[in-house]
Amino acid sequence: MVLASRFPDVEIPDVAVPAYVLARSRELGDAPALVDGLTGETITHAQLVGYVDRFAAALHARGLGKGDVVAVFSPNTIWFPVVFHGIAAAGCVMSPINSLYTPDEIAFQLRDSRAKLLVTVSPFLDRARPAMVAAGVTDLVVLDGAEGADSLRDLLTTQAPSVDPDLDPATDLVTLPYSSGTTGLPKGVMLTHRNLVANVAQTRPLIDLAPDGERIIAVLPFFHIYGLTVLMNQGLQWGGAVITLPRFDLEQFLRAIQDHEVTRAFVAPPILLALAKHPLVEQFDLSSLRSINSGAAPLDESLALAAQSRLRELAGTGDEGVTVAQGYGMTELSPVSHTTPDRGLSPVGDPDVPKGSVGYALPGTECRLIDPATGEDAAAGERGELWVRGPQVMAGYLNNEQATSDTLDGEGWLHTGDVAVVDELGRYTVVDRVKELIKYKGYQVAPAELEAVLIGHPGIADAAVIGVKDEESGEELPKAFLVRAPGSEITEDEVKAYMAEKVAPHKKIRLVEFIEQVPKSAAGKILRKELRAR
Ligand code: AYL
Repeated sequence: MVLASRFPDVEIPDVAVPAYVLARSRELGDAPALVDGLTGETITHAQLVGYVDRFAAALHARGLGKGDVVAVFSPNTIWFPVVFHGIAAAGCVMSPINSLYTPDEIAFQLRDSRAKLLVTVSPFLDRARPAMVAAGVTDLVVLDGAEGADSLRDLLTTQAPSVDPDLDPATDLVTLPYSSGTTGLPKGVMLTHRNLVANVAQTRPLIDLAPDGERIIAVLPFFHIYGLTVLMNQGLQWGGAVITLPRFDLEQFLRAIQDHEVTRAFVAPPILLALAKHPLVEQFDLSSLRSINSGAAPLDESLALAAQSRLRELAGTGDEGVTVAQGYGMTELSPVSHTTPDRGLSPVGDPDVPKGSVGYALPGTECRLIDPATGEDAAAGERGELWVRGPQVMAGYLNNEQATSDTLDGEGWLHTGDVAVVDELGRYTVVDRVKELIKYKGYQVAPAELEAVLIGHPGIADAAVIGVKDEESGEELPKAFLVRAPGSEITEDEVKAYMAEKVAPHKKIRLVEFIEQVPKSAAGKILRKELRAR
């Protein structure tokens, strides 16, 4: 049974991402497009258009063109959107690298994506340089400058002619973020111009834009598709101002909301936890906030309510105050498939979406809920694996037909690996996850990737990783079950120290248990259920 969206369809403009996202920027002139949340440094909408044109021209002059992959390894700054849209306007494909990655992880992505150029910042060079050597990438841009590399200034002052590549938005890729999907190692997620344009267009009818302009706080990273689509592209397409912060620091976050009169925050559950509980929150005026949307991991219903009532009380706004709500998505969905509309924009006329719900399927988004036991559609009101079909569904995984066909079926359904229910009004709630993926503070942790690194240690004969829920923090902690190699006496501390060097902090092994044998099926598949049951 196909569950249609409750919203009318929207038109998806058949244009490239920069043309769509920056459409209003030309008229907006001196209005701020990007503001550094710490220093106040600003790029206006008019400047943004000019810089994007120059960045694209400079890439073209360097010999980069349609389909070439440019890797970007940078924290959030006001220049990140210039780099992304410059790459897109040149017809190239931006592959974003997590700021916390180790040289090994960076090298894997550079190699796998076949990146031709790396764009980074000088504080990241100690990790970027060894990764480039390992991956054989030689072309480097260091935004704030470094010896032997071009800087942003060099690129923006190019005299090269503007470029206008011949793109087909429906088939040409614009970004290649990495995701492990339902199983295995991280894979390049092929997202087209149309995917990204669609996702901003699909969300638009759910938003009641403030007449005097929206200001969006961009603390979630632009290197994740959530930050790229929802914070950067959506915020700019609205003609709003995007306030960037390089990392999450609660005090800086609260001060930026207050000083820049931020209207919209899109966050992950750990930030809502702080908003609900931390004493610092009382020291700032957050009354400009109209909505806070949480996604990327499950959010406890009572926590969402607590945050909402606390903020309303502090602002003295009552029922008309800020709303806390959830959205749901996946890198493979560009990323949003479900979200909660602003007050008054419900497709079924009801007032409130329950806080535990991720809201409605977006316009143009069809769903199915499939009973994993039978492979049939779940009965009305029953849980099932969520399948999604729509214009935001990825083109596939890069160079990986098997993983693509395992996830995306012949009829265009993306099998999410999440279990959901839908109520009679069309509101979805995510209730479980049946894929391997572990989420730590909203970031992906892929068990197969950690297992491969663990087995690379000579003292470890076999390894299996699962997530275990920590009751206190509500987080899932990556736990390794390890079989020592014959004669090895490797300890828990040694394992943790080894992993800390190899993988980014969010992927650290937080619990270790030594076992005699990893339980496996006849085909050699790790029986994670058995480990979970222990
Ligand atoms: P990825 N509740 C429960 N689980 C969630 C939720 C949610 N609200 N949102 C995401 N997940 C989990 O690729 C789920 O298991 O993208 C899903 O398959 O890093 C996985 O995270 C995808 O992880 C939004 C809302 C972006 C959500 C997103 C998701 C970005 C995370 C924008 O408005």
